[in-house]
Amino acid sequence: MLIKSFDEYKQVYDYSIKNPEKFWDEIAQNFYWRKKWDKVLEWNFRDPNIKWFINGKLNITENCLDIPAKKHPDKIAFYFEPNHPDEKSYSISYKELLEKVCQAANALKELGVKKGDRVAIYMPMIPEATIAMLACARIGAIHSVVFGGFSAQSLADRINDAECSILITADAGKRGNKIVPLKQTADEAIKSTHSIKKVLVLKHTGESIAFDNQRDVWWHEIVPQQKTFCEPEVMDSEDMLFILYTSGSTGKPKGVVHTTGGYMVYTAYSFLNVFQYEPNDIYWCTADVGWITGHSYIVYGPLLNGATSVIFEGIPTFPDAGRFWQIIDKYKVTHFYTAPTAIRSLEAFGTDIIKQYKLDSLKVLGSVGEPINEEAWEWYYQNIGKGKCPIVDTWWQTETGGILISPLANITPLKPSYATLPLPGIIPVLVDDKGNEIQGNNVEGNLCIKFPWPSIIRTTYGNHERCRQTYFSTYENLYFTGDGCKRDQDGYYRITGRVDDVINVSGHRIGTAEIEDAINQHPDIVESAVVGYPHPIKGQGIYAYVIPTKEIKDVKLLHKEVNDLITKIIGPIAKTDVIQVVSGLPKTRSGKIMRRILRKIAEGETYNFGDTTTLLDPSVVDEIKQAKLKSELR
Ligand code: 7RM
Repeated sequence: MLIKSFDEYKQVYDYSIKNPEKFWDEIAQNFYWRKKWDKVLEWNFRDPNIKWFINGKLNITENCLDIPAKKHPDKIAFYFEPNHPDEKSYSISYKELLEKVCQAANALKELGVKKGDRVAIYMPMIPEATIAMLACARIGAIHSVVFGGFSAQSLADRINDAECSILITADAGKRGNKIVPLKQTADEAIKSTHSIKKVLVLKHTGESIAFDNQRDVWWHEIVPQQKTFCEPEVMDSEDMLFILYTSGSTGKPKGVVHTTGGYMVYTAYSFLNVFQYEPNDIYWCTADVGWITGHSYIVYGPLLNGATSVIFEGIPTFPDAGRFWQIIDKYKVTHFYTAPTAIRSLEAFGTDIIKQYKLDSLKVLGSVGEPINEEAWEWYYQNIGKGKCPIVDTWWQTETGGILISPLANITPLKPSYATLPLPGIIPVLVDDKGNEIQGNNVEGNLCIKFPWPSIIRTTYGNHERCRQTYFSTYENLYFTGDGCKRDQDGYYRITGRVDDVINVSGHRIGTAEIEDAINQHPDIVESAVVGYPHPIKGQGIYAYVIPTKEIKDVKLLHKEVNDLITKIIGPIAKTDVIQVVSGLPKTRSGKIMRRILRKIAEGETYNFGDTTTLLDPSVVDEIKQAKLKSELR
């Protein structure tokens, strides 16, 4: 499976494109299947209908746990590093992890969970979050992890959409000097749901919480006494493994569905090759399991390779901005995978703090979640990697399940801010707005993928048409990513950012429509329009234009109220950075807001707004611009 040189990459890539089925057939042979597949692939992007490893039977947790536990029972699967360095850290071996997952799986069975049931997981970044996910997979239940920073309403929406019968949560989580009241938020959420029968609660911080004896069950009262083995449920390759909600341009977040066989093969293969992971390496991905990066490259990808990983509950700046570097030294981390926003925020603390640490265990650095600007790339390369660790700038999405465009560490020649080249089996194409493929190099367009890969999205939960519409209808016979992209003279890819109404704030995807819906619930606001603008640390900041019902005397107060409302409805990650009160929005005659213009104003453009002839009332543009300039002069 492991590619060892750039020449080999080119050969393998070529082979994978010419014989995709043969290529993936050979890769899939490296795993343990209860029954091999009859056929590698059936697909069309029209419906869409995509099936990999047809009629293959397996349980992904046997590959993640039983196989490595047999090969090296005492090898560490996870090092847990708590929020504060003075709290207790510990490690879990593969044998222990298998046993813990089996106990949790048996507990879920006791609570009535069956194959195909949906289980919501709302947990801090602690090993039990991973154990809960794997316990679901063990018994064929479908996990739906909801990021612990989301609000009660966001949690309720996700529980309702998938009709989850069980919620797994903790009393609370810790993030820096903040306590995240997970159980309290969960209780609030459950009030507006109907499907939850039981809530499994882990005691983590010891916070006092409300407890419903009929509905709530303590983890420590049901899990540890279970048998340490649980017979894995035999799943079909195309049985659902998990649902993960993600934001798009319109409506509520969609439940992206990934299935078992293809997801396993692709996450394992991409992890091994991108990171060039070797058996004694220590890998650390700083993401949260609430995002796809956590699913694919904290849980499944590393475990499928028998890797040793660090799980960290805290934040980069607590108790001080040296926390990441201290953890790297403590565990002798060889592979460090984080987001550009974290890099930029730590850069702001200067290099003196870094000099207190050795960082000499590092071999490979990774970046994910948003475009990494050249300046941040150089800073990361020089100050963290000391000029000797390659940076793998990994481009991918919740919908792709795994990394599609990225350098292979120490193999692909790097170029700052370029995700470089596609992984084997991936055929990226750039298309113009009419859907014509743009050939050749030194070009720019909308990024699409031409051929399926094993971990491609299968459907959006409960609404297949929405999946077709969103990803497969913009351009015929292509998967549309929503990203803009350049291909340079060497055929290298550079992602330029979203071309749709999705904002990427600190690597988190948020739909402008979701934020507008929340803002519009404010009693003094009639209408709003939200756009992203360049932000030095977050990548993009959130700029909201609002039309009030009455004269606003205190804009600062309104801003605070709007952000409190957004926090309540979505979560703090969607708070606006700037709010501007306006009397009208630039709309076309058909009533569509011209966000392009609002984006330009938010960016500080004062002159060139492009074609404004289709606007119903072009004077609003000048008014908004003048008001912005005036407020900046104040
Ligand atoms: C993994 C993840 C997906 C969106 C995607 C892009 C952006 C992610 C990169 C990137 C430039 C990268 N999944 N994105 N990685 N842009 N370079 N290396 O983030 O579903 O949450 O977001 O993130 O816009 O479409 S996600």
